[in-house]
Amino acid sequence: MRLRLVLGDQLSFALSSLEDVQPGDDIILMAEVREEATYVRHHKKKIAFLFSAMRHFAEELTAQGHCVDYVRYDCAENTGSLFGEVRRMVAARAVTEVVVTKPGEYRLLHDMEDWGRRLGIPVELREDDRFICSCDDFQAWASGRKSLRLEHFYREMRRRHMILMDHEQPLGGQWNFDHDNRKRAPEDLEVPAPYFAKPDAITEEVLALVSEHFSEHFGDLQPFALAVTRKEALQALDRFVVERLGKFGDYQDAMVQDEAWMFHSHLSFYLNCGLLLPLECVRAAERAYFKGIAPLNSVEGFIRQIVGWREFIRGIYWLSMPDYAEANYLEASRDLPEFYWSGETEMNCLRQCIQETKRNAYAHHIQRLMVIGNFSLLVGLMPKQVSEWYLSVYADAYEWVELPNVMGMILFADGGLFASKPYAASGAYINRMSNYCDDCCYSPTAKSGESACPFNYLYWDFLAQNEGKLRGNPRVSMVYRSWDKMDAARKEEVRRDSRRFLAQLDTKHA
Ligand code: FAD
Ligand code: DLZ
Ligand code: SF4
Repeated sequence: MRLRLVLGDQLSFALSSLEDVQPGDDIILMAEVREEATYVRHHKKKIAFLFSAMRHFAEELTAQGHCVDYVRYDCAENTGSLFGEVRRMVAARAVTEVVVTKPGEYRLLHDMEDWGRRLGIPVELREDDRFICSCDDFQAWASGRKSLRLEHFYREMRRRHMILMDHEQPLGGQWNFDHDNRKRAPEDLEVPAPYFAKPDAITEEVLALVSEHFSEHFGDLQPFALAVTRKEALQALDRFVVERLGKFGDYQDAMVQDEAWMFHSHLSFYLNCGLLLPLECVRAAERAYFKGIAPLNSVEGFIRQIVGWREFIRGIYWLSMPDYAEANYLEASRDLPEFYWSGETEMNCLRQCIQETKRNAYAHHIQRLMVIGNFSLLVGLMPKQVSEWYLSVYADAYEWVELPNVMGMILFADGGLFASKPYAASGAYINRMSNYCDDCCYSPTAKSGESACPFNYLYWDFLAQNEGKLRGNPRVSMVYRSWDKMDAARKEEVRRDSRRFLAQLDTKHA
């Protein structure tokens, strides 16, 4: 008998470990285990989402005639680890081999590579082929290149999979419509309500379990409205294409007070746990363009996130682990402020983004990148702590996608493996792309003093503090020229304001 282990983020019927499953001969194991639920203190919604989606997936497998052993979190015999559950099953049944699709995190893959020896039976680790680009293909693409840039990879993927192509040429004559995609939201912009799935009896049971066992974890459990089945996830995709995709491009970078969802897809939850596959989302968006439902700037923008960024980021992770997790090029050493967990800060942009994260286990890309990420970079937060925070608080977070975004995209901790410069910005960026500053006690236009937006002086202080490592970067040299032109008194103001702010931050009163 072969044992097929299916992990919480592998909820696809197309999973490689299930390819040749024999309903009569094989057993499928799924387990809710303490180790996976607590290796970081995941947001309560993330645990509820995955446990409910796992239980629904197990039911569907059973309905298809498969023999499924599903171990619930509160089962008395639950050993608390994936290996413990596999070993228990191997001991209880005549298991001759274990088959599993490779996990999305290095720590677990490393562990699994030793399972065969520890169990005394073969453990076959299969490739996770739910991605558009395999790890081998990414490695081949990356090898010998002087720099790894998204744009080159993305074009290659578009060509290879004939996505938005007119023979050899990109549809619309250009690969990238970013210049159309940086609009600030007008005041009367109407944002559609997000997809809302009504919790069923299985979800209600899981919500009670999470409330009992994970009360110490970050985040609000209720209201819970995530899709937990493939059918619901497909409905969410459909709703996105019809109601949001059309404006996705225009407002991709926009942020609006109390509008957590904007025109983003909110599909990362489902893509990352297997309820949706990347190519089906891409083809749905492409069809919307051909049917005239959505314009090219939106469709191309959305497709670039999935075919480009998502695949690229995963490639970078597997190319660079395990050293990547230790990266700290800028030698950042500040502890994470307490308000990252409470949302209690005077800085309205951060308060908004963190409170929405707490409520929804979601923030959209620009909130993660240009508000929370930018702040983390400018004040020099320790990469390991920032990474653990991002991994804990978002319901779409797994290390393969979270880590490169944190290390490479926001903190420049990898020294520029794929980002050509740090994404550092002053308050002017946030003021341009949002209305957060209207409700802030700080002034986005004031440059110095207690009432000035902290981003304004922290930006220059960051550049000054990291001059030795950044001045030589051709994409930052212009900014250093402006710094050089500042008189000594202005530079001293920057230093004084930053020192005051950072001292307050360290005593947790930012
Ligand atoms: P949309 O804006 O609708 O984009 C469509 C899809 O594109 C997303 O669902 C996602 O699958 C993909 N995508 C877009 N940008 C990226 C990116 N930079 N990297 C990988 N995939 C991308 N995404 C995660 O899925 N999990 C994470 O843990 C995660 N952590 C992040 C941490 C930081 C610091 C930053 C800056 C970004 C992070 N992202 C992460 C990427 C991105 O912010 C989210 O994928 C996106 O906000 C999810 O919301 P959405 O589905 O509405 O995305
Ligand atoms: C994230 C997560 C959580 C919270 N719980 C479980 C679980 O109980 N059982 C399980 O199989 N998987 C869980 N997961 C997902 C795993 O952590 C994920 O498979 C690895 O991090 C690899 O991506
Ligand atoms: Fe954020 Fe500065 Fe604007 Fe306040 S003024 S919301 S701190 S960018």
